[in-house]
Amino acid sequence: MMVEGKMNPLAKWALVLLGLLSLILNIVLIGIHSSRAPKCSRERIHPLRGRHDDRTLVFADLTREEYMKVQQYLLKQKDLAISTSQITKPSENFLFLIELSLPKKAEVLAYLDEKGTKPVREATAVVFHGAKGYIKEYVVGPLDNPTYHRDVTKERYQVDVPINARPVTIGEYVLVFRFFETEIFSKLEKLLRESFGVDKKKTLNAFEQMPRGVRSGDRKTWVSFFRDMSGMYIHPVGFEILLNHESLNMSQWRIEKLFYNGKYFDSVEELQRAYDNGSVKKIVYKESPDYGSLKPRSKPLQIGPQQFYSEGARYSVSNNHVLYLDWSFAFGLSSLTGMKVFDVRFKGERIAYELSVQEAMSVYGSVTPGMIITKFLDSSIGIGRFAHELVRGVDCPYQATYVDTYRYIDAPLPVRFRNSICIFEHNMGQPLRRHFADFFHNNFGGMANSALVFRTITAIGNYDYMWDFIFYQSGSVEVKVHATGYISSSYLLPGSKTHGHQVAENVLGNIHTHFINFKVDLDILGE
Ligand SMILES: *[C@@H]1O[C@H](CO)[C@@H](O)[C@H](O)[C@H]1NC(C)=O
Ligand SMILES: *[C@@H]1O[C@H](CO)[C@@H](O)[C@H](O)[C@H]1NC(C)=O
Ligand SMILES: [Cu+2]
Repeated sequence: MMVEGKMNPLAKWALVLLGLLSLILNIVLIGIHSSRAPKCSRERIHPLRGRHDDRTLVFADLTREEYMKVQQYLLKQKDLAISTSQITKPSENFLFLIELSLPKKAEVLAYLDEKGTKPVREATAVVFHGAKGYIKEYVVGPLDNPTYHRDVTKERYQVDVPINARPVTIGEYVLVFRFFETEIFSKLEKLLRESFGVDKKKTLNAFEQMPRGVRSGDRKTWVSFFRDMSGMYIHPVGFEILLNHESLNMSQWRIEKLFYNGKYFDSVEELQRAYDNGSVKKIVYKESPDYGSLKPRSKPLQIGPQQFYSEGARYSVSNNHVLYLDWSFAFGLSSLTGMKVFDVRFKGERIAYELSVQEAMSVYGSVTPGMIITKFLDSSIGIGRFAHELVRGVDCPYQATYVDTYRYIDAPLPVRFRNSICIFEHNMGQPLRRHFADFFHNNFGGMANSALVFRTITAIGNYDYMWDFIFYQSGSVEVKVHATGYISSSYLLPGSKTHGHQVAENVLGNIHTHFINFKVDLDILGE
């Protein structure tokens, strides 16, 4: 105040002008700067470190056209007398599976390392020769125009494979359900209505157990029945049957055992008599709450956190080849064994020839007959076969890259599975390394940990396995499986709590163990 009083008008104006100038300069500088600030962009700002390599197409699964060529070629072989109809009977010849037949590693390495020619592209075709009583595996090639097929069954398995070793096809399931309708549902109407509320509108769902017997050649399946509700796997009703479907002739199938409310019966008629004369304790139907529903139990508060590639993705996918920072690899998806990657390189150096899912086994314990011996070997049903669509924003981040796959298994034509593989880079939520030096030096060093995730799911029966191969900037690879979906359960009976825990009224979540097998073929400093 005192200074102002003494200031001359010229100095005052100069000060105001200076203030104005500084304001303008600030606005201009902020303007220039903010236009340079990163914006979310799908475009990549910095070039990738590596290059895509078409040679990795040797690992690629068959295209739709290639599946069709193999199918058409096999149909032309009149001596094989193959059917491709989905409802082919067990007694007929059915083209069950077509898959890539991988060339030998030595040939592939020679080709990749520019010392050899391109290996011939071939497929494996599996035919269930119901009319002849055996299963055959053929190699068919070359894929651009098939001209030969070769029986490789003996070479690959050392034995002849009998027809009863085949998995149940959709064609056989159609017959199984028809058999249940005539042999169980229409004969036990009263029991099923009074015990389980079965009527014209309401039915029971079947869930089968494995293995189908204990000796080679057996084909006897325990089938447990569940309420027809969302999450049926946790709505068991206490009714199970043993179906003998060894014969290729459905007229010779039979129900060998029935299990109702903890008691065994040798025939439908015996159960019916026991039910009517009161010698078996009846299960009395009552509605059960919809606890297995997939609907959210509450409204989300607001949208959750999201991640964005603010300077574009640091990875690239071209055909079946992925580049990511110092990494590169090729990928595929087997209908039987699941996802696989090949020629995994870090800084240009191959560190693994193959990394793949091989098997998912679950072994159960129970006092109920179905689950007493249950041991699921999922590759026998198909792990990659059930790699269904990944849901954007739920199964993988919104901005992930989604890849379609084509498969030919138990179907009349190749089938496209939209968005069944996803690839994304993600912050892993913890630094890869960090240190704060407290003693002697005061400094900090840390590295943000984002990694590339290669993912598929297997929604097989009650379970959903989420498979991840994760590529870290440190040069390490992680394989990871996350199990979700529903547990398997059985009807709660006296004594059954030694084999699990009660999870709902009359429902036991059964004790079990998961075993997961991966294959890794490391090539460190050479083969
Ligand atoms: C199937 O089995 C039934 C009953 O044993 C028999 O009558 C019928 O001839 C069989 N059919 C064939 C095709 O073998
Ligand atoms: C009821 O039926 C079962 C099955 O046929 C039989 O074993 C049992 O002896 C019968 N009991 C009575 C009390 O009739
Ligand atoms: Cu489990």
